[in-house]
Amino acid sequence: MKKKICCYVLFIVLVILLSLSFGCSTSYDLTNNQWYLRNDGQTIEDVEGVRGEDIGFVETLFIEEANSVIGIMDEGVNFDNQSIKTSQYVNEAEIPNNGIDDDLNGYIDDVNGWDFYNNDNTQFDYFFSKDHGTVITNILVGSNSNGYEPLVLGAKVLSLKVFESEMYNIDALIAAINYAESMETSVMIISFELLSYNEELYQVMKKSDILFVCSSGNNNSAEVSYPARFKLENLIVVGGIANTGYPYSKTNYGDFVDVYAPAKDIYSMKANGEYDYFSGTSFAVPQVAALAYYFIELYNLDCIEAKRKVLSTSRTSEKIIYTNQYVIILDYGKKE
Ligand SMILES: [Ca+2]
Ligand SMILES: [Ca+2]
Repeated sequence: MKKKICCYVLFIVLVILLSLSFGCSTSYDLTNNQWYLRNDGQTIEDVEGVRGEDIGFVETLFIEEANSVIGIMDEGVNFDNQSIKTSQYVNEAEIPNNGIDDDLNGYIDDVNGWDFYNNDNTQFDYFFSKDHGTVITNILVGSNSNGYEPLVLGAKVLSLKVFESEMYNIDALIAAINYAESMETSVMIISFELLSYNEELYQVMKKSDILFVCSSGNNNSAEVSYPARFKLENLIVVGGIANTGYPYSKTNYGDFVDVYAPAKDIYSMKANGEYDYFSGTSFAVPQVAALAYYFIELYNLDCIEAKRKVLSTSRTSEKIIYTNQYVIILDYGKKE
């Protein structure tokens, strides 16, 4: 489902790239539910899969000692959940809850990220935050005793809350990017869609050393919004496929999409700890972000080199053609 809110003076329309499909949350074979990792042709939400239409996942990427951080600009992440807790970024230079800005960065008690929307250190708020950020983070780093497999372990995830109830302001987005840079962020997850161009945001992203990984959007359209439409060397735009290898029915498509990854019925955890299937190009983004982060950590690549490596190790689809070209699908199988 797509949500839009009308403009006010400071607040601009935001579309959260989230579509929920309820039901089937009682299955316990979690690995089998994670078709995006390994598609053996299993049926997911009444759709029979096609073997091999996945990301070629072999095993969880492991980073022994992370030098950089994955940022997630979203509506907050519930790190109280044990399955993702150990991946939460900790700002060691800040003493918690003493009311003092110990590291003199302008943010008081910013131990675990920041809420740039409300300008406080509560990056997840049970009342205002929804599932979106937690679902994405769990796909990235979540694991549990039932066999749920994370994409990457050893990553540090920094939550940057930039919107609430589908409202945002540009100043918060820009402050979050600047903050993320100061915290050694190498990869940024952007799973939202802004409906208007903003020059200042464009310039801040262009000057950044961060690799931004952004969802293409869920309008089944070649008309896209921002930041996906920004033409930037340090931006990867991600479209979506289903477990058949054909496009996810709502994915935006076209020349601006760099790579496709599974986006339909992605199994993950909500903020309250329950599991379900989620659809939307939002959920393809962490799959690309994890591999890019791994390359950066392993080979000490910069953002442009990492983008090039993600794209060069992807596979060509024989099922999807846009503008007379086969698209490419994310592939972990060629990561070495
Ligand atoms: Ca501080
Ligand atoms: Ca403090």
